[in-house]
Amino acid sequence: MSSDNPIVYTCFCTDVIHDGHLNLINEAKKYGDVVVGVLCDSEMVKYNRFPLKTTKERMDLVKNEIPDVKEVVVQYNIMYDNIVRELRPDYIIHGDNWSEDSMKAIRKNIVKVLDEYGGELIEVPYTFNENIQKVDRQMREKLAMPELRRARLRQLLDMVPIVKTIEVHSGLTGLIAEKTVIADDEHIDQFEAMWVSSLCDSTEKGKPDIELVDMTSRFRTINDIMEVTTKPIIFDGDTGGIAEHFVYTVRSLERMGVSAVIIEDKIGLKKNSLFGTEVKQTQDEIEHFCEKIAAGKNAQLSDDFMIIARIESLILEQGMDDALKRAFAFRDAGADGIMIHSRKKDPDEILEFCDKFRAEDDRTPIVVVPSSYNSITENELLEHGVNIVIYANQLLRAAFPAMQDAAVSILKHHRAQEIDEKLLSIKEIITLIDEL
Ligand code: SPV
Ligand code: MG
Repeated sequence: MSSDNPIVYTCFCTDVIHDGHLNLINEAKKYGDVVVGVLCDSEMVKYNRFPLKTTKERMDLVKNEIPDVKEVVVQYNIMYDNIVRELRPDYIIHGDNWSEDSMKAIRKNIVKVLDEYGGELIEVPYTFNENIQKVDRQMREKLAMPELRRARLRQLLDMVPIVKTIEVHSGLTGLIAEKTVIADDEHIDQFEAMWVSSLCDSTEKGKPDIELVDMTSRFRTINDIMEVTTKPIIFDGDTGGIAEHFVYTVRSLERMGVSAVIIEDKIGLKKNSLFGTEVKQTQDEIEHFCEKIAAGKNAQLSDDFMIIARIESLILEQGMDDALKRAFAFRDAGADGIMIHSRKKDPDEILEFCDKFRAEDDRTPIVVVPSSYNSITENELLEHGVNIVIYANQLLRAAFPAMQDAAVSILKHHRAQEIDEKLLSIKEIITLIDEL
């Protein structure tokens, strides 16, 4: 920038410009030339919510709808260090709404980086009026609507290095997936997607994971989750049933706004994969499973929905070559992604599969479920070409012992006092759910 005026920097993480932003800019102008940073998509997802407009569209929005902005730049990290060291603004201006933990972490980071060279933080009262409330409601509506949320998994695959997916089996666990954010001095992060596990959906109902819980019931679980969340859903479709039924499942899931279904190449009485060869399980013929994938792809109406083929060769000890052969065949039959599963404690066979698959295919998304080989990190998986990591059962496994402990403690002490300190307070539980 050529002028000698002081620089006032602010970062926007919004898809809509409202009075609050205009007020902030009007205040900023009083101090010098205003530079607006637009937070890039991948950081929006970590910090706040899924962007409804691209980074470029959001930059144009600022340029076109806010007069007197000197320059619009991209802010590539939610923490301000890099952009501030580059621009060295005299001031950073921000609303005084620092209530959430993530906002507090950001404020701390801003103050630290400004202190390095004597820059100043200006905090203006956060504007919240009826109009802003209305805009906020419209945004939330867009985030929740099936048409838009269905496409969100495909969009995420282009947006973030690896899609972190957590198991959900109810409205409440959906809220945990939706709202859990961690924030410290360097990072802010959250899950990007949700997995509706057959294991957890069945266990939650006290039933075995053998395709006994029917689709109508599974769809009700999805509906409960969808009502209170906006993140994309990956549905565990078990074997998909017979192709003549699977096509209807695809249509229903698609209409509901689910982003993807994963079906596994087993046939007959399906048992949970983590039993491996301890129980009788039969793998489907390649050709037969390919027909099911193709039928599903043919049935779907939108381009957004994904059918992901899950390969059970390593679970059923059929070897790496069989797993790879199936992966390429399923991809060629139209699968939009491949899930490879293993029940080994170490990740070697999964990584070998990923490397060999990636040597021939650098595009088709790879999905993994590190339940057994749980020492592996997301970065290591990323290095081997994994695109989606699913934490498939941890919320249910966390809840069960906690509930059992409470039951045992009450029985043992003939009163509830001893367990109370481990429980959510009554006040917390009644304010846990947002009211409309
Ligand atoms: C599920 O979560 O239901 C799965 C993954 O299918 S696994 O239990 O590991 O088979
Ligand atoms: Mg399952």
